[in-house]
Amino acid sequence: MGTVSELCASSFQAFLCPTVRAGTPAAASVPDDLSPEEQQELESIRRRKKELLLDIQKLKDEIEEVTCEIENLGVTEERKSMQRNKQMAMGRKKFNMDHTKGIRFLIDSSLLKNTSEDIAKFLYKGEGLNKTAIGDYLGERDDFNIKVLHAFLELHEFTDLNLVQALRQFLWSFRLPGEAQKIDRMMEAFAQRYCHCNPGVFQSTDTCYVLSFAVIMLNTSLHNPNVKDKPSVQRFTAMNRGINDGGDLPEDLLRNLYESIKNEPFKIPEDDGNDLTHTFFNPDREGWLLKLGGRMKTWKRRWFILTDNCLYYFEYTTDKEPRGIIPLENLSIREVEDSKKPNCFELFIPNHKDQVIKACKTEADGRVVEGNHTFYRISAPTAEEKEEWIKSIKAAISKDPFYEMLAARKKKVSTLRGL
Ligand code: 4IP
Repeated sequence: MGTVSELCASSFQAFLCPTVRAGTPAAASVPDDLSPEEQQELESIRRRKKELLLDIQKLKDEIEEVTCEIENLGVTEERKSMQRNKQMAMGRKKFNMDHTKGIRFLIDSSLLKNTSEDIAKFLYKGEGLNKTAIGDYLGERDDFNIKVLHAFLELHEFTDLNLVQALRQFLWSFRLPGEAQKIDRMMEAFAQRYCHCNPGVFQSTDTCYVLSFAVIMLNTSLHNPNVKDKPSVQRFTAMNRGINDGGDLPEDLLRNLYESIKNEPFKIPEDDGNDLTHTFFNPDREGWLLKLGGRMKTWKRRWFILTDNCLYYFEYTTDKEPRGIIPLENLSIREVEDSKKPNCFELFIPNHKDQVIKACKTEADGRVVEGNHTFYRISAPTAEEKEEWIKSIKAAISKDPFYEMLAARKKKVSTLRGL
């Protein structure tokens, strides 16, 4: 028989290595040759061993339980996150098809908070979102959408950017909708944010608003291949005289904006061809045309400019003052045959054959008088040019409230000084 420590060692071995146990002597037997003290010590060691075994078993059970919990936890989190991603993708799809339904779905699925800030962040990030849908949502008239629009603009940092740089950033983050009122709200919010980030650059947000459109239109004129006559920097600065609450903007500022647009056109998100270039900024047109007189039916070669929903005509391209101005409001256009001139078209008032068209002209003595035309007959040099003029004039006279809004603001920022 071994010593107490040898016996203990064999007991532990049996615990640690159960396969050995079968070959070991029965644990409960007490050797006869031990003194009573040794037997007592052995008993105590056995009790302690039992207790330890129990503790170890408990620990093992606990470890197993926790491991199991951890494993389950991983699986549930993974599943939850997969579910979340799936719902997010579904929400984005819904948003692209119907923005309001998409936002509602994301809020109901607890993927978005119902706050203007949270929704603005989601739109600003724009991951997987259609830029037309973002533009439509931001342009809505609803008070909440307007709040989101302002929160969206607060995410744009325009400090120390010139107007063109800021517009580049803004116009890239969504696609401007085709509705005049929506564009108006969005550009108004843009102007407010720009002026807030750059105090002192403009006298008012209206000035910023009007100049923003001048810059967008300049972009069209300079980069649209339909516009043959590209405006010079002098013309651009001249066109923007007096828009700073009646005063002029620094020439350097206008020159910089011009150069920036000339060197790099605006990048506008492509979606469905319904962009602002097509919808709003019908290319202005200029060129030589023949015009028939009102009372005296003589043909005169005049330099015509189509802009701001008006047709201007000049004797020479370099003339500062037009010889005549024909506002296109309420007019229609049609092709006509003329026995003397080819490629003719006419401007007329529909259903009012004999009514004189509202227009003005400068007499030889310099007096500005009302025109006398019941129709304006015009002859283009080629059939192709006739088609192009008809197309451009048609686009200009299709009633567009946007022009009215812009004209009203232009009037406001140009006359403030006089008030
Ligand atoms: C004139 O004929 C010119 O054709 C004018 O054109 C025209 O005015 C006059 O129309 C017409 O009488 P004469 O030069 O032979 O006199 P423009 O002004 O381009 O020179 P419009 O109104 O077409 O400008 P009436 O309506 O003013 O007679």
